[in-house]
Parts: sequence; structure tokens; C-alpha cells
Amino acid sequence: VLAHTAQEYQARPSPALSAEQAELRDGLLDHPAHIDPKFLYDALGSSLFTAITQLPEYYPTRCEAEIFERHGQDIARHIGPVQSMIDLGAGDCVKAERLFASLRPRHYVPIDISADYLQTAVRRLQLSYPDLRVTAIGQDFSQALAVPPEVPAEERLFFYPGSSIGNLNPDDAHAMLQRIRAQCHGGGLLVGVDRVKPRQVLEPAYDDALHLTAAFNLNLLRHVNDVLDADFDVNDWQHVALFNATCSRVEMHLEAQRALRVTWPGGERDFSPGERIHTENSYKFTPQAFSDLLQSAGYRDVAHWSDSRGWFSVFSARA
Ligand code: AVI
Repeated sequence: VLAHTAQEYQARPSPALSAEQAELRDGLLDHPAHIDPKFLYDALGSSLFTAITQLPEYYPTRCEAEIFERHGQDIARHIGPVQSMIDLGAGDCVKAERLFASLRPRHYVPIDISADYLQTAVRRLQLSYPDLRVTAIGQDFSQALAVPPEVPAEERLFFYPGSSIGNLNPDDAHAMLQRIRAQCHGGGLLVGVDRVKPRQVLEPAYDDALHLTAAFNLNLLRHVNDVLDADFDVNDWQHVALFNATCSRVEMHLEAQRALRVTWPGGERDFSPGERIHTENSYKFTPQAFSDLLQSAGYRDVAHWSDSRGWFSVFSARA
């Protein structure tokens, strides 16, 4: 055991933070405070999100499934031959699996930030499709998109379903579309997009009667405690979801229920009662607005299909 004098201890810098910890600290010290929505998806968060997709109020998953069921053949014709299907935010891989019959990919490349969750899904998939080549990648593709060299460059289809692109702000969505295009080499993109609709439909989808979305949002604080060694008490916070019509997005926040202080090694932040941490945006598009976004990112041959209520759209475009 090394002996240190008090001065030696004081002179020591606080422990270096990882990039993830620094990102969390910076967001918590900002006014208003914010936490990136990627922190919603630890193992429990991913399971809670899967449960949310089965709620009656959360329409996007069902609407998108209806589109693939009714228009799958037409969509496959628009896309043309597919060598590899690269699934961005694959989760349980179920959405891609539904398209295997019509798109017939030879190589499936699921990418997800939650590597453990992905591994379980891939093990299940390989039992059902022993001839399909699968390369699973645990990656935060919001920062950089790196497709491994063993995935053939020709006839790549990027699959970005579920309106996950709506969780990016407009500049980041544009940059993400460009990043995908740079990896496409004449291939294509199939992307699911949630549409603008009345507040009465949007807000319950993000604030359901069973409070699963509240649990999903609050679980983010437990994840932050794990990553940053912070001392958030989930009981001090309340889930808030609202449609911001000006920005065309549903916002999720966590609202402090009393005056409190949150601490972590080397830092702290005081919150007053009612003060919020912004945890997620979910942008809603008109078909015209999303088509314009694709074209401004350099895509061509843009086509889209919608569900019977016109609540959700699937876009196909060539890189
Ligand atoms: C993953 N993403 C598209 C979901 C959404 O609808 O924005 C995440 C979600 N947040 C609350 N409920 C679902």
C-alpha cells in the first residue's frame, strides 16, 4: 500500500472520464439539461421498448408491419436484387425477418448499440435460417457507420425501420442519410418514417395507460447511474411526453418532483421542482418533407407506401 500525503491527494487530477461519461456530464450540466436517447437502450430499456411496440397506443410498429404485409412485393420490385441487408438498430431482428421472404438477402448484417440483446436475437435467427450468412455488429452507428469489409459492396440494402431516423435532429438525420449513402455503392435504402398527425393520437403513444413508456424513460436514469456512477433516485422524477407542433416532434422529458441535487464523481447538478431533463425527440414528417430530405441527401428514385390510415410511411430510394 502506498502512503500519500494530503497534498499529494489534492494535487491528483480527478479520474479521466470516458467519452460516454463526458457526454453525460456535459448534458447534465447544460441548461436545460439533456441526455442522449441512446442511453434509453441498456438491456432493460431494449426489453421495455419491445414491450412498448405491443401497446395499443403505440401505432408505429403495427402501421409499418401493415405496409410491409400489403406492399412487400411492390417494395421488393422497387428495390431490385439484394446481396446484403444491413439492419440499422436491429434490436430483436423481427422486422427484417418479415422481409426475408420477399427480399431474399444472402447476407444479413444487424447493427445495434445493445450488443447483448443482439446476440440473443441472432442466435434465434440462425436456428430458423441456417443458410443465411449473418454478421452481427454491436456499434453506436449514430457516430460513425463502419460496414465490415466481408460484406460485399454491391447490392447493399440499408434497412432503417421503425422511424428511428425521427429520433435524430434534422441536421443529424441529413448527415446520417449521407453517411448511409456513402456506404451504399449504388444500392438502396428502405426507411420507415412516422407522419404528422393529431396530438390526440401522438401523445398517448408516448404516454400509455400502462406507464411502460414512463418506465422506459425513467430507466434511463438507472442506466446513467451505472455509466456515470451518479446517484439519481428514479422516485424523484416524472415522465413527461408532449407534441411540440412548431418543431413537428414528440418530446420526452423527465421532470424533477422536488428540489434535489444529483452527484457523480467530480461533479454535481441542482434541479429545482418542475425542472426537466430532455431525453428524446421523435420527429414526425409529411411525405413531402421526408422526400425532400432524401433528395437533399443525394438519393434518387424515391418512392413511398403508407398504411390504410396514412399514419406511417415506408420510403425506398436509390443511393
Ligand atoms: C425507437 N424510436 C423510433 C421510438 C420512437 O417512437 O421515437 C422510441 C420511443 N420512445 C418512446 N416510445 C418509443
